[in-house]
Amino acid sequence: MRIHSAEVVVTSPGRNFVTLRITTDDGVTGLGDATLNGREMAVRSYLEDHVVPLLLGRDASRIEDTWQYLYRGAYWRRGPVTMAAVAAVDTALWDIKAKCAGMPLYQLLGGASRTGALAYGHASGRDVPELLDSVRAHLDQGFRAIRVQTGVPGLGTVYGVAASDAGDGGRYDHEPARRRPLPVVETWDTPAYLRHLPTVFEAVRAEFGPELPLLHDGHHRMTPIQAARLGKSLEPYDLFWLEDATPAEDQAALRLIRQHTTTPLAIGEVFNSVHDYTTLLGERLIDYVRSSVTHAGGVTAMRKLLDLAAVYGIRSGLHGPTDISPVGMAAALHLDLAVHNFGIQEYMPHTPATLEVFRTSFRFEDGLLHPSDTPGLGVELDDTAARGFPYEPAYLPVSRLRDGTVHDW
Ligand code: GCO
Ligand code: MG
Repeated sequence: MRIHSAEVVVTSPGRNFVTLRITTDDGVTGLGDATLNGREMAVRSYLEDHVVPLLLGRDASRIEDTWQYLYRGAYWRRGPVTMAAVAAVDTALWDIKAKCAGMPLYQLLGGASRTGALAYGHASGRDVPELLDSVRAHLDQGFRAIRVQTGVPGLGTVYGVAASDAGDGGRYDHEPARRRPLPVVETWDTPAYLRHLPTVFEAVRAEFGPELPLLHDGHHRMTPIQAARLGKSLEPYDLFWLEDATPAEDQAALRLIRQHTTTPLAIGEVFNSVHDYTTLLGERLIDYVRSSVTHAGGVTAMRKLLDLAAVYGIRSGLHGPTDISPVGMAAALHLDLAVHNFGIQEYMPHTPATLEVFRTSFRFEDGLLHPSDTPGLGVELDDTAARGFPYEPAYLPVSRLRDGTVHDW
């Protein structure tokens, strides 16, 4: 079974998605997600100009060999653009292999280890009352674990808080790559955030009790000592995890945080390789691996990463915001179901427009996600619908401190 063609589809049903479709000479198709939020066209070019020509005529069944060929063969390895492109090829080939086997992908990964993957939803509010309403709404939708993000007094737009002007009833879907010619600039103040956040968790625990798993994303904004202090001040509220407390590229920073707090730590959504994790895993500096199939080299690479994490008792918490397409989400769900060291899955439902383009079969029931038993990944792309949503440039925001200094967003 040879690869007959491979095409890149860029579509923008509310936000941009880059998808690779590989077709074999006997007409089997596979999809892979290559979306890199705010840098979409770089991956498209990498695929179209440098990867697709290498794929034509290759044996579609040789997934590992193709992964190594694209990774080692490029000489210039790793990095988000390269790894998103490799991920898309890898995921599409797994989709094809599973379709040919007549099985859902999770069966090829060893079969189900659980009945479904615990998902966490995104509650947010500009202030605490709005946040409490949002937590309630998520519980009503069936979520059994909730991420909590709020505005900070004195600051305007803050990461993770559903924009009031989203025009979609306050949903968080369009966060955060806005369709503008230039990135939006947001003002940030870490001391104000550190003072405010414990009061937010105090209010949420007072309202919803001790059992509900609560998560929080620091989005790379603290120094190690600030993160250590936050972890300590949140200990009474028993978080499921504190995510991305410090900029992720500094693995050693996690040592300092770990020495000071027992709040569980999650990191890795901006990582793209197992090599980004070696210190973190080997020294047990984190509790959850946050990468996505989309950005970390596909199903093949993610499986190896999670198997290495398992050696150290570290669990998965795969990245799943709406900038991971339904194809990337489905791939994550097959892994979630199969691996022993599953922890939790991020789940921000896609918009109806996105689901018109991507016909999914995965389901969310009683707080758990299931990839479905459709052979392959269980997602198909509707080309006609995709053509109705042409690409529009969009950028993630940029943060500046009150004095104008550029900060991590
Ligand atoms: C998360 C992430 C996202 C990122 C987004 C950037 O935890 O879901 O932090 O919200 O900001 O993926 O493109
Ligand atoms: Mg995050």
